[in-house]
Amino acid sequence: MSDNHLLSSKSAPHSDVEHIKKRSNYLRGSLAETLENVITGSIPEDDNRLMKFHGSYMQDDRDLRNERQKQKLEPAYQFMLRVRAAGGVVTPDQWLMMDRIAQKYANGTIRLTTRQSFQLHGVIKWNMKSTIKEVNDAMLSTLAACGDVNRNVMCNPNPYQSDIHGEVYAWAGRISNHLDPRTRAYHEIWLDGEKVIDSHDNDQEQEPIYGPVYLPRKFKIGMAVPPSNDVDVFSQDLGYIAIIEDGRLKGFNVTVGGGMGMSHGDPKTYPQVAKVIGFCLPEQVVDVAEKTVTIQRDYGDRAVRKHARFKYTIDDRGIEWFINELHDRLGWKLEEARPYHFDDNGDRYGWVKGSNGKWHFTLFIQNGRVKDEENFRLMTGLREIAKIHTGDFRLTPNQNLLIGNVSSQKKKKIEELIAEYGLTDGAHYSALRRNSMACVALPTCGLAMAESERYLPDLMDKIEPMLENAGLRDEEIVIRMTGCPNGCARPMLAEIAFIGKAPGKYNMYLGGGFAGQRLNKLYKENIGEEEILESLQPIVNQYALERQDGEHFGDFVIRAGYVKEVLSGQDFHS
Ligand code: SRM
Ligand code: SF4
Repeated sequence: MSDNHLLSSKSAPHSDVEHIKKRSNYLRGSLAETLENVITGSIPEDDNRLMKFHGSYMQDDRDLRNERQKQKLEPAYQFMLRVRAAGGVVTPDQWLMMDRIAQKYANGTIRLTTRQSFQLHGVIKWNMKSTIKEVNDAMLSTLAACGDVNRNVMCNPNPYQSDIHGEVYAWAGRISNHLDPRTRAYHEIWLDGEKVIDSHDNDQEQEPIYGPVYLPRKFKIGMAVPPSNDVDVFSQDLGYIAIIEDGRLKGFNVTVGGGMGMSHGDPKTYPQVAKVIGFCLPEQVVDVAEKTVTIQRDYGDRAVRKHARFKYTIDDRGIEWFINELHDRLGWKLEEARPYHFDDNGDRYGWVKGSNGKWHFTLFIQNGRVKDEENFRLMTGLREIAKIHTGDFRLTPNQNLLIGNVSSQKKKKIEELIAEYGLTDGAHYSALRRNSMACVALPTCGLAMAESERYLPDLMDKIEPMLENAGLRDEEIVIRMTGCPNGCARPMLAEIAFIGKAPGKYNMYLGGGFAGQRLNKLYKENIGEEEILESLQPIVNQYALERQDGEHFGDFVIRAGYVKEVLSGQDFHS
């Protein structure tokens, strides 16, 4: 490991989390004992911090919080479990397993996330071990789904769309495997693996890339295949843009320093779009990822967690500094970045025939929630499809689901099931809804300031007639909502965004780029539904009348003077 390790933070005392990680003996802490404690359904804060690396967060049902407090009961503690699959790919058997454990151990729903993972909510402490074991028995994992490590590597969900998609997907898998934590703690705690008594003996062997204190903060990687920017490559700490010339994958442009999270009223925190720094060959992507991660490991801020993301390391030290450091560690230089073009950052719905002759159907799943409702049995429908499907399922970066690799023989039967259960490609919705995302927020997210997933569909019901009247029903506009400024649905890149401020109140942002290339800007602060609709109405009408040929909503609001164009995250608040 480099002598520079933890160099950045020598001057300031490290945050509590750094000490917890250091003491944890490679993420063990006292988790094994804590899980055995039958007195409480909760776990101590130190173990909760470590639990994240194992793919889980302790939460409590916020809908029940006040009532339980009145009854002098401890909060209704429960756990969220995130299940990782690089590029979001699972087999029908794995889908059926997720369905089964959602019913058996969680709240009977599955959540498809904005990073192509699964989430289960409502697992109680006593069931955590069985749940994680069953996930692993099905060859999926929760390790490193959360925590200060590299997270799920995102990639276009359809490797069969073309040979190039397949190649890029394979590289995403290699990067993901290379950056997986190596600690045996996960196996010991959850899978009854053999115990390693003192792992401090050999740091290199334990965690050759991360070392004993892992990264200063979470780290995210995404790979885009133009013209689709579905992975929102500019929101990633490290991104790769496939460069296709003469129908072949030549390599990747490398992007660094994107990120969404910020805090309301704290200009030292801001969302940032990544910068394109050069080009590398396909076989160099793993090396670039490893060296970039080690630079963040050595220079990221370990004192102030709010300032610990890679985007701040780069903005504080300068992009030239980073490029030099990267070249030094690589021992070779990136080439000059090559031209590329993105059309959009949405999903492509409906049937597509792939290069392998098989069929792929992308379903619209509103805000990624898979559940059964009285008149819409989505979860049952998908279960029935999984029972006969011989291809795979693929989670998309926009919280949707692709039924992949359907043979011509099976297509008819799957179409019948899609029709029988009313599953949809979203064609009967407005293009705005088809381009919408909302984060989980209430009742499970402990950081939510306002509703998101449970509210956006209602708000959409009210915005859609406005669009219909203006003749904009089929106009593709990207809208996103989150319950707080952490940015889990990447709202700062949307053309219209609502970010929770307080119950029923949102900050409204306008002017993101349609292809996810530009941040938006605050338009109205702390407004409720009435004011949201009143604010949108004149803009929508003016857009309908005055937009230029092919002009996207986000570009129009800037040209019409509603908001200023944001060129860098450092200007986001100004
Ligand atoms: Fe996120 C924290 C949900 C994608 C930025 N995120 C959380 C937690 C775990 C809340 C907490 O810390 O207690 C949320 C759990 C809610 C719940 O009840 O399930 C949560 N994040 C999600 C998911 C499930 C949202 C969704 O609706 O799909 C996404 C899971 C992704 C995955 O499968 O790995 C999710 N989170 C994101 C993204 C989007 C992305 O990665 O493409 C971002 C913005 C990009 C970025 O990281 O810059 C994001 N989440 C955050 C942050 C702010 C980080 C920061 O830089 O400040 C937090 C809070 C934190 O880390 O302290 C956070
Ligand atoms: Fe929770 Fe905020 Fe993320 Fe929404 S954006 S899931 S409210 S942390």
